[in-house]
Amino acid sequence: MLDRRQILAALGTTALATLAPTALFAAASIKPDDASALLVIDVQNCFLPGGSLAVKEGEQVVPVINRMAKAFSNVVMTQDWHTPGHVSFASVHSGRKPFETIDLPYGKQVLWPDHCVQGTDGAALSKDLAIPHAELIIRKGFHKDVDSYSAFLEADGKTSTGLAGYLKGRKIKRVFVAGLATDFCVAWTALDARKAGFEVYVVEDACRGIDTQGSLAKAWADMAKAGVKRIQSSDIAVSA
Ligand code: VGL
Ligand code: ZN
Repeated sequence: MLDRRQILAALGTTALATLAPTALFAAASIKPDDASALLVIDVQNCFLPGGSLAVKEGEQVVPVINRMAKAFSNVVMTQDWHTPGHVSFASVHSGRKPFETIDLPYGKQVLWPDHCVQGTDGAALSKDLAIPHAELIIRKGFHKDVDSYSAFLEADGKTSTGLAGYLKGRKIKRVFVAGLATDFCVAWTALDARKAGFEVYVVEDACRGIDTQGSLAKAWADMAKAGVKRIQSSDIAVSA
């Protein structure tokens, strides 16, 4: 007969042996399937070095995203796509400076340097993105008086971009979000994806943040609370 101590010891060994492959060597445990889509958010010149709203280390997401995209049969990219004189630009509010916050009819709005104006080189996707199989490019923020960080819903909280309908029409259940910037367009997209009923992963090393007024920590806290899963690109299996 085994005594209690021997049983516990045996259980301990079994538990460790069972856990080891996943917990200790967790590399590449997620395999995107046909119901998974990668959302590549705003990898545009304005958010890259030399751009008018450059995100620190923004260029570092590009090779990570290119590699990861190979694992996905469904890829959607987004472009921030503002009118000239867009309401989110500090330049149109007299006496205001970039990174200040103002009240607009739909709520609080951070003011930005002019960026991603429709048809300009700054609004173009990075030439270093190499995702020829991406199936949809969705533009957002094109209404002059409303911003849209989220790829799903404009900042009025009600005007849809149509992305949820597109993804549901394609039978997508899971979205993986990467790009720029973690604390604005990536986070708002991830939160709205949860609200639309998708399983949501944000790939941390495939994103970089702006981090103004505590925005990065707040974004991760809001995402955790909403059930967004925070993963690394190494968690995703990409066959060579
Ligand atoms: C973004 C600020 C203003 C973003 C877009 O892509 O995260 N941030 N517009
Ligand atoms: Zn913008």
